[in-house]
Amino acid sequence: MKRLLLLTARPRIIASRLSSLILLFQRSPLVQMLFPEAKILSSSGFGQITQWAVVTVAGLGAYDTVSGASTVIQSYPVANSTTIPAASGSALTAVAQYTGGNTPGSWQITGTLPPGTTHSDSKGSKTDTISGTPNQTGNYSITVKAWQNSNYTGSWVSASFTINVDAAVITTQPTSDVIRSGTSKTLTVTGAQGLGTSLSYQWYQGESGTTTSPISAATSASYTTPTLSAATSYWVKVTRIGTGYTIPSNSTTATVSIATAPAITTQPGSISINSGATTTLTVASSGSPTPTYQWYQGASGTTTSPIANATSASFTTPALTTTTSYWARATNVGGTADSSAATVTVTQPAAITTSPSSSTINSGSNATLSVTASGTGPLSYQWYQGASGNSTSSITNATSASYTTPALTATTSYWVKVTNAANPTGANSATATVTVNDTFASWQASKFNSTQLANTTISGATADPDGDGITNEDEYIFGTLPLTSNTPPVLTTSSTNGQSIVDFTATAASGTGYAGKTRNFSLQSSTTLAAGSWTDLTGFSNITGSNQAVRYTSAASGSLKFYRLRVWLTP
Ligand SMILES: [Ca+2]
Repeated sequence: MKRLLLLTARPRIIASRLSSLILLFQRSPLVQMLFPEAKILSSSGFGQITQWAVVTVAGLGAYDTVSGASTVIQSYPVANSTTIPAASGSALTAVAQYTGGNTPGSWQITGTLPPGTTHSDSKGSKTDTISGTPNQTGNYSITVKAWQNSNYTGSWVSASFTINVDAAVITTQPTSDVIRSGTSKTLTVTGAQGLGTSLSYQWYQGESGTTTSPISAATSASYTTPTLSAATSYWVKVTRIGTGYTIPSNSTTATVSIATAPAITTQPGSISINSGATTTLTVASSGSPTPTYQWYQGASGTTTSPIANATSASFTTPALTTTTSYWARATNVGGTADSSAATVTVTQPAAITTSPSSSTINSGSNATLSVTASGTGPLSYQWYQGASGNSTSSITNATSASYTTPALTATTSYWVKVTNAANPTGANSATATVTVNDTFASWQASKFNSTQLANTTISGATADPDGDGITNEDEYIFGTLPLTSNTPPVLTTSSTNGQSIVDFTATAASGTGYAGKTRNFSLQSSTTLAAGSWTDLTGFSNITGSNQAVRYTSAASGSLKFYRLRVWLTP
């Protein structure tokens, strides 16, 4: 309940308005009075003030008690409202106004201002301004207090407001883009309308905030440019329209640029690789925006064989076994450019197809060895004596696929290495062994000196220099000495219990002249000695000589029987 108390004490005469205020401020703030100021200030000399009143309202505060309406109000953006509309991201200017007759010395705000805003703390001003760009939505309750003095002392008057920071006016900015010259671009902005408000749009050419080039009739959320041949910037002002106020928001600048078509600056290079290997091809191009790439297999411009996921400036081929060509297409919104085709030539490394075969020859003969090899030509060959891989004995001028040995008198091994550009290390053949078998000549050379050898009556096959009735050739077959009279392998015969026993030693073919040779024996019998009557005894045919003793025991029989031993060398 308000209490009215009439001042009964007559105020002393005051000579100025200021002194009258001082007088009035001495009253208790609990005293609420309203009466014509003229009654007490009729002699004050401020005759022009006719509507002064003394207003002291508890809880509100007052110092300009001679004003008819001493309070703080919102004068902008919504006059006389306790709610201050704002939007996150839009500049806010709110003006609190002191409406009394005097001028406040200072302003103070209690409560929390929206982040991003400050107040001007005006000194000696009838208004105080809250400004800035709030960046956080919410309702912010504040009290604005106007003080009499500049240091927040004296009497005061205040009012409370709620700053309602709503969602941003623009939720999606128009975006820059690059287009092909002679085409247009549709720019779009998205605004947040909010409850109880509407949105309006105005598009401009130029940088954001520059309003010198508004675009006629471009007043909706989307705007389609005319066809452009040069980069042009646009922006849009979106305005949220509420009751009694508006909140404008400037979009960012959206620049529509004109693309530069691609041009190939570095062509992918042709290359040779080994079969089964990969290689990386690289292309480079100019153009704006930066071109993207697609690689193709085949001839340049033939797009029937695009390569999946080959969309970078570099492309690594799969493992190739056949020669293949590739090319790349560079693309941006301005156009395309095709690279030349790069040919990846696949070379086959040298490899052995068939190694040279081992063979057996007679001493003094030569052997011809051959290798077959695969690989991209030219192929190079080098023959070596020894075991495969041992290259210490390369053979001079033995550099073709075939090699004929010199006349050999001893078993010798050979191998060959085949190389080409794709296999510089080379492929080694298996070892081919030329086995040298001795001959009668080998035996002759070991049994006779050079003079004897030159005289066939001594060293010839049919000669019998030791006069033992055995020709040199037979001495060789029997394994006996040609210059020393001796007996050939003898058959020893005996009998027991009416049975004939035949013994002999099946000597092995060994020593010089017998390399590769086998001595063979067959024991034969005849009852007549007639030619063609000799037959091998069962179980005594083709006996391989290994120095073993052989005994034949005949069945008991009274008939006459002859035995002989057949000896021969193989091969
Ligand atoms: Ca003889």
